[in-house]
Amino acid sequence: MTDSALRTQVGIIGAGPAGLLLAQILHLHGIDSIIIEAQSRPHIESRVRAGLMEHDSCQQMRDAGIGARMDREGLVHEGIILRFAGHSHRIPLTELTGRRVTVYGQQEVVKDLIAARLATGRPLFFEAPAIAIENTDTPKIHFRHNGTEKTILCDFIAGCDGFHGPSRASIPAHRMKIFERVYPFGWLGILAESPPASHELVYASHPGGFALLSMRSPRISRLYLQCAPDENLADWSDARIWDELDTRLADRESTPLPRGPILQKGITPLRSFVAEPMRHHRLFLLGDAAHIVPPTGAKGLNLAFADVHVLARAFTAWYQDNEADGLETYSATALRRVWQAERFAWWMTTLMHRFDNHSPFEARMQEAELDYLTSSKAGMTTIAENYVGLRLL
Ligand code: RFL
Ligand code: PHB
Repeated sequence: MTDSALRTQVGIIGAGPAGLLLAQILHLHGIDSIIIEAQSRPHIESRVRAGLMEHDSCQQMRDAGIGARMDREGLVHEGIILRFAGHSHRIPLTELTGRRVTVYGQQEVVKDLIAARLATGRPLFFEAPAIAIENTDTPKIHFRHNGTEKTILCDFIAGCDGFHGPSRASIPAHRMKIFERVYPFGWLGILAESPPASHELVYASHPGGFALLSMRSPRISRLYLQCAPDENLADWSDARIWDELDTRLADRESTPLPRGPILQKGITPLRSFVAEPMRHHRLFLLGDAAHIVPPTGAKGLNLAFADVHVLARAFTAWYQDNEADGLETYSATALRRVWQAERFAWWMTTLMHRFDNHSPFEARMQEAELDYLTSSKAGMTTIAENYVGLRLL
């Protein structure tokens, strides 16, 4: 039973980085939206996920009026380390590109965006899952909240509901083309109360598998290990995790990592995925709802932000100038960058991970490519300009 209908210009499904940033930018341009989120506020504010913001993603935060805490607390990085064959090689990102990246946890981005949304007084419903989408000339989103079913009447629907949400699933399969690669490994990630052993992120290719050293603050480390896709977390005691990190992250000079309490652990499968097109009539897909990248290139959150950039501009042109071009070209424009990021994330993944099915020849090719990339300015620039992020279109 529908007990009430709410009316807005853009109905937004999902309060992840994509949905929240879109709502904030639309608000700044005088465009109304309603956001519905399936989970509770504490749940989405504490979900540990991405941590690396590209140069332009930081600028999007500032332009949206929510960059102050990020600029105070975020850790600005001007280089990354690639480690293999026991040696470390620094890629000087800023020297090569003039741009920087910032380590600032996704849950901090989400907290800042939620605070900004609540300050506008416009609706953001938590524990309010979308249950049906009517993608017609008069779009409707049906959702459940506090035990009742409600409806949003809107001009457009923004599907920002992540990989498992109902937006993409509402599109008939024959109207969509799916591109997908599932990798034969996952990442075991931990958040630990221990000072990061390096000031810069370390991406390590090791015969035992890939490892990544990242961080959240001067006291909190974020570390990852390549593992089997169906790895059982229960098999990984804290001591085993630290031992394996020490082995894979070692170089000639390094000492064992400082160990501390592990605050959170989890396993993520790695996949590349794109659904084309990203628009179906009045439903627009953004972020993980439309595409997934393996985390090796640190692109997921940044791609979600790039989609928002393109769609917010299109909505602004539509509502302010009655100009439909941006809406018509949204999918093609967004997909161009999506495929660039997909390529980089796939390439970094292929370059850095151990593949059980690799022949000795392929293993040598991987080593030779790493050697070339880290000893040639052209090679390092290729990594650097993709890592800091291609310019927003
Ligand atoms: P999200 O963040 O998944 O948000 C979608 C939201 O939609 C809600 N939802 C619904 N709401 C209403 N009704 C329904 N029926 C709904 N169904 C779902 C969900 O509850 C959720 O709140 O998607 P969004 O906004 O597109 O953002 C994408 C990013 O979250 C994602 O790409 C990144 O986290 C990926 N990622 C990384 N990206 C980076 O740019 N840099 C990184 O360093 C990085 N590291 C990572 C990552 C992702 C990881 N995991 C766990 C997948 C590291 C990891 C381990
Ligand atoms: C993270 O800090 O969580 C992180 C950083 C870089 C990546 C992936 C994850 O490539």
